[in-house]
Amino acid sequence: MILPKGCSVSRRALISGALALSGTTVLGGVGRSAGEASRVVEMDLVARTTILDVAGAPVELLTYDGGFPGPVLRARAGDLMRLEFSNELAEPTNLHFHGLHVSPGGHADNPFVTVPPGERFRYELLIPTGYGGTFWYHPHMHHRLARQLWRGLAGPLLVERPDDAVLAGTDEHVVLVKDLTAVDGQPAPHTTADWARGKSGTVVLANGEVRPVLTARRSPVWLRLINACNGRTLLLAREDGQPLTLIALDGHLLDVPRTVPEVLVTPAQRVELLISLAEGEQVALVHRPYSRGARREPSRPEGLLTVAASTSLAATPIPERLAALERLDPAAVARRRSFRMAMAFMHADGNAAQQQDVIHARLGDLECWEIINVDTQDHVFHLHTWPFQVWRCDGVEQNPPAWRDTVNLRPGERVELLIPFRDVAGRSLFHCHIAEHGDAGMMAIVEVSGGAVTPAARPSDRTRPPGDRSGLEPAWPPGAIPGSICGPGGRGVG
Ligand SMILES: [Cu+2]
Repeated sequence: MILPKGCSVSRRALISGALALSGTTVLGGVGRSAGEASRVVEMDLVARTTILDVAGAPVELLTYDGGFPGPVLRARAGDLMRLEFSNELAEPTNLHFHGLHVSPGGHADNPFVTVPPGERFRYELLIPTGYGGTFWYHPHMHHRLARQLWRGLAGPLLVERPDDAVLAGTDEHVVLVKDLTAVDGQPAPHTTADWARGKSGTVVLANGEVRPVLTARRSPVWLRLINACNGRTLLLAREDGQPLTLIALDGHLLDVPRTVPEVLVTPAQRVELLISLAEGEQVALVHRPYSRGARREPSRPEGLLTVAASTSLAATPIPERLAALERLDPAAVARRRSFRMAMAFMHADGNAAQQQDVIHARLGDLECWEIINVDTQDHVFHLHTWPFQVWRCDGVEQNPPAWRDTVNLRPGERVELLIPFRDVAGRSLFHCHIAEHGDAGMMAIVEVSGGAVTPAARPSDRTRPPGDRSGLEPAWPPGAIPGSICGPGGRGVG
C-alpha cells in the first residue's frame, strides 16, 4: 500500500463486546483471541483526495485513508463490523462490500445509500458465523462507480474463516491489483471507447507498485489476490511455466487444492494460491495475453509480482484437504429465470438501474439463473449478497462445485447458476462488473422477501458420491421468468 509522505493512518480498529477479552484492542488490524463467540469490531474509514507517487510520478487519486489501495479491513466470522465512514471527497459516494453475505439493507451492505460530501455514515455488517473469505470494498454510486473506482477507491476486506486453520503456518500476502493510466498527474479521463469496452490502464499495479517483490519467511506463501481493475481481466500464471496451486475462488475455499496451468481473474474476482518455496527461491507471477473481445491485453506476458523466500524459511506441507463443500441440488430448484447480457453503446448518464423491473425472489428458495452472453465481448456477471454455484456452463456440469459471486461469460457462452436465497432477505443488485458496463445500464435490482429462512445443508449432506447423477435434471416449473441485465433499454430481452 502506498501512503503519502508524512501521512499517518487515522483508522481506528477496536474490538469490544460482552465476551471480548482484555488485550484484544489493536491498532491497524483486528486481534485474534481464541474462544470469543462474538465481537463488535469498530473501525474508521475516510475517503479523500490524495496525491501519491505511482510508478515514479505523482498522481492525484481518490483514496481510503490516504492509501492506494485502501487499508486491509479484517474481521472474523460472527463479528459485528461497525465502520464509521467519512466522505471527504467533493462528490457523493458510498461503500459496497463485494462478496460479503450480509444484509443489503439499512446500514449494512446497502448500495442505495448516498453519503454526500462532508458527511458520515455508520455501516454495520453482521457477518454470519461459519462464514468468511477474501472480499473487497469499493464505491457503488450508480453512474459514479466506474469513475470513482478508476480513480483509486478500493481496498481488501478479509473475514477469517473457520476453515482457515488448515492454512496455519503459511505466509499470508494480500494483493490488490489495479491498473492505471495517468495523464498530467490525474487518472486519464474516460473516453467514448472506454464506456463501450471497459477501461484498462497501461500500468498494472500490485498493491500500488509495479512488479513488487514480496518476501516470505514461511512456505508455502498464501497469496490472496483481488482484481480491482475496472475492465481488465488477468490471466495469471507462473513465469517459469510451472502450474499454480489454487485453493479458493471468490473467497470460498475449494474442497482440495487444485493444480491448474493458469487462472482467469476477471474484474472483482478473487483467487487464492499456495506457492511453495525453497530457501532463497523466487517465483514470479505474470499475466498472459487474454482477449475479452473488446481488447486483447497485455500483448505479451507481463510480470505482476515476485514472491521471494528469505534465507531461513519455515516450511509446512500443502494441506491435502481444505473444506467440506456443500453441493447445491438442482432438483431442489424452486424457480428458474433467464437473462441475457449485451452491451450496445450507451453513455454512462443513460438508463438507471432503478428504472428497470425489479426481480422478486422468495426467501428460502433455491433458484436457477441462466445467463447468456449474446454479445461479441466478455461480460462479468456479479450478484450482490447471495453467493452462488456455477452448476453448468454451456450445458456441461461443473465439477467440483465452487462458490462464486462473480462469473465471466465469453461471447455466446451460457451458464446456469444455483442461487440459494435461504437466509438473507432484502433488496440488492446484480450487474456486469466491467464497471463502465454497470454504470451504462447493465445493472438490475433483485428483492428477496417473504418465505422463510432455510438452513444450509449439514456437512454430512454436502457431498454427492462420485458418479451419482441422481436429481441433476430438475423438473422446471412452467414458465421460466424472462429478465435482462442488458444495456440500453435494459429489459425484455430474456
Ligand atoms: Cu459487461
